[in-house]
Amino acid sequence: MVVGAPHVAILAIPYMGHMIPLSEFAKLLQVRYGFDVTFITVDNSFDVLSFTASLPGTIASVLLPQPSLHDLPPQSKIDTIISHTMARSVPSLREVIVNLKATTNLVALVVDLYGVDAFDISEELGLKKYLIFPSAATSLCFALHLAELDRTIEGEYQDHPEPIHVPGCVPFHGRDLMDPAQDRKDDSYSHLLYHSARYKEAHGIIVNSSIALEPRPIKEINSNTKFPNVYPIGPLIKNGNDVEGEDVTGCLKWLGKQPPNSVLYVSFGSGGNLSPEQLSELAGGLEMSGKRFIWVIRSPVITKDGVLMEVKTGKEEEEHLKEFMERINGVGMVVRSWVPQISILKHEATGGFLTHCGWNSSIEGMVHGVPMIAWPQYAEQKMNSVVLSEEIKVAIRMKVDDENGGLVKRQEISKVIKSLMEGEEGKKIEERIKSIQQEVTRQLDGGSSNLALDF
Ligand code: BUP
Repeated sequence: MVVGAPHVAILAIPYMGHMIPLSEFAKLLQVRYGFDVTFITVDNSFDVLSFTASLPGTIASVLLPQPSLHDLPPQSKIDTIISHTMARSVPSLREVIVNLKATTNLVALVVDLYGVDAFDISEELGLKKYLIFPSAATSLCFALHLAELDRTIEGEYQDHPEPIHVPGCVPFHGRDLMDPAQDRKDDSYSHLLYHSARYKEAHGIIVNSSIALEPRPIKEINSNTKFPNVYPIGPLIKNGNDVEGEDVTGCLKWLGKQPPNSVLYVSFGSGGNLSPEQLSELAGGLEMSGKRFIWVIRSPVITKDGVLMEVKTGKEEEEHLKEFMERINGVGMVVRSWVPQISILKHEATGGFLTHCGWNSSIEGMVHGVPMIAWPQYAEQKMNSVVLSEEIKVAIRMKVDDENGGLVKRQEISKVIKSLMEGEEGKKIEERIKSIQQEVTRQLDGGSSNLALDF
């Protein structure tokens, strides 16, 4: 038996929204609890390489080779692709874990939400098996109850006439459930059912949330004897100092010249996939609102054979954007690359955040007390937007006109921006988010989030 500091292996899905919180968890295990940690993910893009290279030298990292996915139908949804990527990586993961077990005091394997097949390795080698859920406790609670919903609700959830009631969760319209629950005949739904059933095998589930944010789902999971214990260790976010680096885009310098609370920060996350029509309406809405803004426009990304590829924007679209940037010069900034989001959110000039409701962005907004506009796009972002606007009440939800192909017109965008930045609703949200900010900070500094991990 190898002696030494207890060692934990963490398996992350190779996407920024997962690698960021899981690497923060790795740092927490190391710094606060004295564990040695190996961070493992799949080498599916340049982002993964540069991300793992940026981890502190004290955290070992291993990149598993991208398994072949050529046999998957071209129309496979992202959840199906991720599920197969993780399942087909189990043989190479096993080699890594066997080696770690032989050379370190390996005690546990912590897997990301599509990584439960790796529990077989933990069983075989006598390791503890944990799940880390880097999204809302509400989505976790929904996933844990999914088998029961599957048995009791007929037809598509989105056609269900009533909101769906899950114990501990705010009621959801079927159309707001996570993407893989939108088509029960699609493979991605079978993968969701399979993984969420295996969550119950875990010795415990670590969730990136806190009692201050989501008391009801956390209490529901912990009081239900059929479910593993949940440890709400969050909200875990990047430390701003890690990401500030050089202000290559110049947005922090620009923010420094703006009055306090005057700027709306607009970002649709790492995927950034608005249609050209929606981009144009958003540009119009920002301009009509007359508010200052920083708008991050990322090139849309698609997955081909499991590999991420950028889609280049069209010539006409680029022309429009160029004209727009010239017109708004001084009032707003359009940024086409990765920005230091945490530094923007904590800047005193930032007074609002129009977000796609990725869970990391959502909790970053709350930790920094920035009132939000919730405009979800994909994955479980619609569920997050319901949590933000109806449960925690720190966001105004953008009204999406489904009749109109989901297009939100500039008049509506401008109206919502104004009500957040200068209206009564915005003031209420600001008061609420400041008190949430204080409470989460208290829970992180020695309160329940801090104690949650003493397992
Ligand atoms: Br874009 C961008 N800078 O320019 P989410 C994002 N981020 O630091 P995701 C930057 O990436 P889903 C940028 O602070 C957050 O930690 C941001 O994670 C950071 O969204 C992270 O918010 C993005 O969870 O979608 O990954 O786009 O998680 O819903 O699949």
